[in-house]
Amino acid sequence: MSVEFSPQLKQTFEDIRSMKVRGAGRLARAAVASLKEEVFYVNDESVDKFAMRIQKAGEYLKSSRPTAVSLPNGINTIVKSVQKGIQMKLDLDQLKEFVSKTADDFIQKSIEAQKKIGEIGAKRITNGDTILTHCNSQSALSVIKTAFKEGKSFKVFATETRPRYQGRLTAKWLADEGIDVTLITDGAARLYMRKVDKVVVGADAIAVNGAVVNKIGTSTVAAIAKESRSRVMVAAETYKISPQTYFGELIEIEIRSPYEVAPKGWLDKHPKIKVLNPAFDVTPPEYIDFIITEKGIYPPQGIIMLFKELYEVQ
Ligand code: RI2
Repeated sequence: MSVEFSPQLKQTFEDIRSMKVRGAGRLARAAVASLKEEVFYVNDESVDKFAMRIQKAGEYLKSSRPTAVSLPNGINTIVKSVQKGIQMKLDLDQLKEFVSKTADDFIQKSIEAQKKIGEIGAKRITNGDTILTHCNSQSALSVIKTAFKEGKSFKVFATETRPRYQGRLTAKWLADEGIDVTLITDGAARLYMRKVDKVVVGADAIAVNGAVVNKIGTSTVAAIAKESRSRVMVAAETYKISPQTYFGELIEIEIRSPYEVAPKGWLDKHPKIKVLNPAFDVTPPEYIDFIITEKGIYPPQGIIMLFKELYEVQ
């Protein structure tokens, strides 16, 4: 069955693909909000046609970016709610209301989770700390901002995060809050790491073995932190845990356009130069001290237990 998607769904796909909407938590919420609108886009002839339409819309949105597991996890929550509603024998109108409410709940819980992560993580920030953060993670910033609101005094290094410079956004957000922030190039991280007590980063995906997939450069920062005996804290909602990794699948690393690394005009002049532009890398669990989730703080090796609890795996 071919399905006609609404213009707003196509726009959301494009916004995620182009990174107009970015950040693993935010893009999950955007996709779920878009699916909620899609629910009411068509007067479906039957429950089955509605279910098929939402499933296809979910698959379409999932294909916008491959790495952040929050995206398929958020979408699956909605697609599964359709099946659940059907099992509950809801009629079409009731089913649509049920799915719409599930979407609202997901978005609400996602926002609450980031807040909770901030409250939990802030307990690990102490007066006088120097913190380093990489890229632009709402969850990592929730930890830093909450600690600041609690009256703690600390300094932050924000790495610029090539090639898209999301670190500038982080530096701006922190400066706007009144937090002492210094923007450094990614390559300067080792030079300043000896001053850093704690590294706080987010995650796009967490494997069940506790490895963390986050913005390219995170694993380098973590390795340098280990060398310097600085702590590495990852702030991430539990919907960033990848269930597929339990079944042996690897998390796909998105490779983006070479023109994010060097301008097209310059690359055209030097056709022999190849460019690789991975958006993410994998930090092994042994480089991470702990992962702050809305359910509490876990050592990376404890993520498997959390996963089993969340997904009711024996
Ligand atoms: P929150 C971002 O990915 C960054 O890698 C960031 O660390 C991660 O998502 C988590 O962000 P991108 O969308 O969900 O910028 O904590 O490629 O906001």
